[in-house]
Amino acid sequence: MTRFAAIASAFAIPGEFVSVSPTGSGHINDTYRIAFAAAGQPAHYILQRINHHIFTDTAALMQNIQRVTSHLAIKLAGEPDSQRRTLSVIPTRDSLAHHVDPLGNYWRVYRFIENARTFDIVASPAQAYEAARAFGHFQCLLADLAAPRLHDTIPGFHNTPKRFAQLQQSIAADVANRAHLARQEIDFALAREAFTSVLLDAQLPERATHNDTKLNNVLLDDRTGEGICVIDLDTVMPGLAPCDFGDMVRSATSPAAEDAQDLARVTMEFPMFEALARGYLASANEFITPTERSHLVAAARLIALEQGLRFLADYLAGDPYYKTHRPSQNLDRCRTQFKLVASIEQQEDAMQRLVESL
Ligand code: ADP
Ligand code: GN1
Ligand code: MG
Repeated sequence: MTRFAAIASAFAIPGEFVSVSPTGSGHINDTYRIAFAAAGQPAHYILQRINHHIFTDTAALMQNIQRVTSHLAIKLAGEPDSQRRTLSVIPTRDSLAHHVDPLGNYWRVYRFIENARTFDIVASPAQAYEAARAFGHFQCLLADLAAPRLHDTIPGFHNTPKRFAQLQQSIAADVANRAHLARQEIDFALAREAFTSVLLDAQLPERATHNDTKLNNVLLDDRTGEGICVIDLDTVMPGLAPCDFGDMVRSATSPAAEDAQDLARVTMEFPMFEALARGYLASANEFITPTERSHLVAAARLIALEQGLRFLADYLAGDPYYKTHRPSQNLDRCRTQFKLVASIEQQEDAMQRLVESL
């Protein structure tokens, strides 16, 4: 039996293992599409190796995901195509949420959602609208999640002042001897320290939020383009609603890749922003407060800045966190984020006026 067949056989999947292929472009976990055949019928599943260096409490992580997906399944039960509207965990044959292999790797399996796909780069305002509507709907469905509070799978995840302090430590330590290659980016970051606390200072309500709402974490239906299912639930935990909106703006308004080396194409395109704001508010209007709404634009600027700080800190530390395929990739990623911050700063007033008009 191959390694993947052995791992997959730990899960309560009917039939015989057929094949495995890597999928997705996430920076943290390893994701595979696997095929099984039961009674001659092929069926697909998602097999994921959880990065347990980053998600150190795997039991708490999976408990969050099970609570959230069960809640969503109940709330979506009456809808057409309801099985495709939420992730569902396939347990192990021992009824556990994840499996630890003999090498100490952590694995989980989800039902595969067919006829839908994710996009790394936004293709149209219609797509931005659908993605944002889906993420807003996700927050809305979680608004009545019963107590207790979800676990913090990564404490301080969107605590930007803490991310800023971590960057300062990376600059001071300069363990990879790269600080001299990133002088401009370091200066750009340091000049924005005062802004990093804008959301923490605003006394926003804590909610169950997604916290990683980049465009490629929502599946869009192949036929209709509808934002059908929010995925990548590792960071679903207590958070601030505007952070989720901010990460959509960061990841779905620029026509360039997150690691583009040609910065000329990196801009915050206003029509994409407008579509995101309309899509998000179409679902979030049901629950967001005026203070949350008035902080959506600040959150866009903040989350792009925070992501740049994180990529820069990782670059300076020698790339321990994000997967990289070339030595300066994290610096390239940082540069696109800071270019986006600058673009948002130029358009902030118009963005704010638009949100107020909706
Ligand atoms: P990562 O944490 O590495 O970003 P994701 O959970 O986002 O991993 O999954 C990576 C990719 O795998 C997604 O972008 C999507 O294309 C695909 N994918 C994940 N889960 C499913 C699913 N249940 N059905 C279909 N495709 C999926
Ligand atoms: C990581 O797992 P993935 O690729 O969806 C990261 C996010 C970043 C994103 C930047 C757990 O997300 O916080 O915004 O990369 N996830 C974690 O692309 O750190
Ligand atoms: Mg992902």
